[in-house]
Formats: sequence, C-alpha cells, structure tokens
Amino acid sequence: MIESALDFPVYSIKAVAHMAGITEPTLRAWEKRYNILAPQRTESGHRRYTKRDIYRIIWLKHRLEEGMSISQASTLLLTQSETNLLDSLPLELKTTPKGRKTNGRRSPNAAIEATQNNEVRSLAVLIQELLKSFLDFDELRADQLIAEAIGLYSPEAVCIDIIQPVLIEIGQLWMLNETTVATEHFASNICRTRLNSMLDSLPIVKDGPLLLTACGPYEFHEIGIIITTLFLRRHGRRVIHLGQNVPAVDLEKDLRRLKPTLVIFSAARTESALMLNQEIKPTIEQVRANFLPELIFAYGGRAFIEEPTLHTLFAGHTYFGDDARQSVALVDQLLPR
Ligand code: B12
Repeated sequence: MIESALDFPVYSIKAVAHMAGITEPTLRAWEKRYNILAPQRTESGHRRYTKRDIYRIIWLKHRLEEGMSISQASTLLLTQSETNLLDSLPLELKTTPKGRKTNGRRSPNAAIEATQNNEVRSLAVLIQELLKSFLDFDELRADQLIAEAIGLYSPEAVCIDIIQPVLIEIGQLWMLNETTVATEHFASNICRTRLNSMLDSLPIVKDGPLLLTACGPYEFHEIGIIITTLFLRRHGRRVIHLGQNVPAVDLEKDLRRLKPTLVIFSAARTESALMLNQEIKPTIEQVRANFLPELIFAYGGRAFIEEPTLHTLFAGHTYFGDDARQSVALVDQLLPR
C-alpha cells in the first residue's frame, strides 16, 4: 500500500543502481538471499523500487564500506529507525530544514517531513503524484493536480517547489533512459500551458519601467524564464516576455522600439550562455552605447548554476539570481519604486 511519497514504485533497477552506486546483479542478489528488498513488478515483470528502498540500499552500502558483512547489515537494517536511514542519504537527497533548497532544487525530504507532521496535503505527495501522472501520460490527472496545488499553495511554491522538481526529475529519468522524449514533451507542455494561464490571469501592468524577458538564440528551455516573468508580474512589474530563441537582430529592433529599462535573458545550457555572450551581449552593449545608455542587461538560468565560471563572460552586467524568487528581490534593488 502506498503510504507516503517514499512508497511510489517508480525507479527501475538501472536507475537505483546508478543512484546508489551498487551494481544491478548485487541488487538482485540482495533481494534473493536476504529479506530486505521486495520491489514491485510491472506487468512485464520489471522491478520498480521506491525512494524508501533507495534509502535502505544506500544505508546498507555504507555499512559494507565500514566493514560489515551483508548478512550482519541486513539484520541491523531491521532495527533502524527511519531517521537513521534518512541520515545516510547522499548530499543531493539529504534532508534539509523545511523549504530550504539544495542546489536550486527543493529537497524532496523536506516535503516528506511535512507529510509526517500532518500538514495539509504535502508538496511531496503532490510532487510524486504529478510525476506519476506525467509518466502515465495522464493529462487529466496532471491538470487536476496542478489545479489542486494552485488551490493549496502560493504560485511561487507551485512553480519552484512542485513544477520545478518534477521537471528536473523527468530530466534525470530521461538522461538515464528511464523515460522517453515524448514523456518530457508531454510534461513540459502541460506545465508551460498552466504557467501561461497563470500569467494570463494577472492584470496587465501599464505603468513603471518596462522589463523584457527572453531566451537567447537557440535556447528552447523557456519554463524557467516564464516563471521569472510570472513572479515579476505578480510583484507588479511591467514585463513583456519575448519567448524562446530570440535572435540578436530582432532584439535590436525590439529594443529600439520598446525602449525597456531592463532586459533579462535566460540560458539553461552552456552552449546558450556562450551564444548570449557572442550575440546578445554585443547587441545590448551597442544599443546602450548608441541610444539607451541606462539599459540594464541581466542574465540567469541553470547554465550559470551548473557552470559558475560562465559569469566571467558577463562581468559588468547583472546576474539575476539562482531562481525566480531572487530575481524579484533584485529588481527592487535595481529599480526601487
Ligand atoms: C523540459 C526540457 C526540455 C524542453 C523545454 C521545453 C520548454 N518549452 O521549455 C525541450 C524539449 C525543448 C528540451 C530540449 C533540449 N534539452 Co532539455 N530539458 C528539459 C528539462 C526536463 C526541464 C527544464 C525545465 O523546464 N526545468 C524546470 C525549470 C523551472 O527550471 P530551470 O529551467 O532551471 O529554471 C529555474 C532556475 O534555473 C531559474 N532560472 C531559469 N532561467 C532564469 C533566468 C533568470 C533571469 C533567473 C533570475 C532565473 C532563471 O529560475 C527557474 C525557476 O526557479 C531539463 C531537466 C532539468 N534538469 O531542468 C532538461 C535539460 C535542461 N535539457 C537538456 C538537453 C541536453 C536538451 C537538448 C540538447 C536535448 C536534445 N538532444 O535535443 C535540447 C536542447 C534544446 C535547446 N536548443 O534549447 C539537459 C541539459 C544538460 C546541459 N547542462 O547541457 C537537461 C538538464 C536534461 C538532462 N538531465 O540531461 N528540453
């Protein structure tokens, strides 16, 4: 029976082997010889592990590294509290104080804590169910879950604490070949549509300095900057979103026509950060030199979190923070009201 987000059987043996650093044959042997793992099976007979299984496996691995035999470790496992098991998690999955993020990604365990404390239907459960609905191509369920999340939590929490970790998880499953491109397209399209309708439901701000948001040339990862746009608009800022893959020539025309105060670009991959540097930055610098001297160029996105050396390319310009929440605080510093 599924009792919490720890108990969703979604991870294949390959994914578990990768995450825990244990070979697949070893996992199968532990299952066969010791009464410690009982993964569920899909209709076609493939094993599906839960997060709780993964925590147990990592705990066992640590005991073996300390010199214990697997039979001793598996006997000891049965006496361990859940807290001890969670303590053995690698940094990426480690429990952090509630709501704090690890590496731009909310710790799933912080939310699991919330479930255990009987708060409202927790973020962790919503995350796991939304993930499952995407993996099942269940559009209706996905839509219901996002609508429910919007009803329970702030748009900021829905975007950063639910949609973002689910998409990152899908990205990881996709990288591990555990899911297909179609699943990723399905999930990102639903999220994008929902975010756009959240944007549409906001009143149009007509006053104040104009902000432009965009993805640079050949950048199609748009959800992060849509979220940034949403947060800025919710904060009462006048923002026009120019969309994906904005070429430098078009940008120049838009800058001349719209005369914004701030232009904000997002790059999810190193390649697109390099394109920002080669094409967008010189265009903006030229426009600044010629007719908009006050124009501020800001940048952000996953590329700069994963590859911090990229910042050196943008010296003299404004890094807009590791996530969309930070951009709201930064805009108030740059453009006080
Ligand atoms: C959805 C998705 C796609 C979709 C995007 C759809 C869309 N309309 O946006 C599509 C199908 C287009 C796509 C394509 C590709 N993708 Co892709 N994709 C993803 C996925 C699964 C989710 C991205 C996402 O929306 N995340 C959720 C958002 C909310 O997070 P975020 O973007 O990081 O944004 C947050 C912060 O970074 C920050 N932020 C972002 N931008 C900005 C800007 C500012 C100014 C500020 C302040 C903050 C900020 O705030 C956001 C909210 O907190 C990621 C997995 C992942 N780890 O993210 C892979 C991922 C990014 N993709 C990847 C790859 C490799 C590709 C492709 C090259 C695949 C291919 N072979 O074709 C292409 C490249 C396309 C291109 N030229 O851009 C890799 C990138 C690896 C790397 N470092 O280079 C990832 C990490 C998957 C993986 N694990 O390998 N992808």
